[in-house]
Amino acid sequence: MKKWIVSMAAVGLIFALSACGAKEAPKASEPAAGGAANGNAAAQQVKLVATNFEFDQKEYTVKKGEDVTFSLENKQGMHAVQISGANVSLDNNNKTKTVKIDKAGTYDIICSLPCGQGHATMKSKLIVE
Ligand SMILES: [Cu+2]
Repeated sequence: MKKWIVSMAAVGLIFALSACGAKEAPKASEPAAGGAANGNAAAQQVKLVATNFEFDQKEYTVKKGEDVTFSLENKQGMHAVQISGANVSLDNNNKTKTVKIDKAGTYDIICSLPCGQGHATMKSKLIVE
């Protein structure tokens, strides 16, 4: 009877140790995976959701000198995007673009497709810092 308790305790101990080990494994691999992702997949994402007649945010902020992937989603109406000075122009056939902006500052995001009565004021800002 005593032997049985000892072996149960041993099994419990092994289980506890292996559970502990399993818990630590993903944690240890996390920084490595994150480091690898920094090269490319971790590009900043800026999603511009366009409706009549505005983008979903008045300002979008990104970091200079790092890849930024811009994407356009036409949720309502048909719009296109141009960010002057940042070499970005998006439309329905060309919905994403990744660029690196080296100069901090404020850039104008405009709709570059005549889309209706609110077209002229369909503007947002890109802040690069
Ligand atoms: Cu427009």
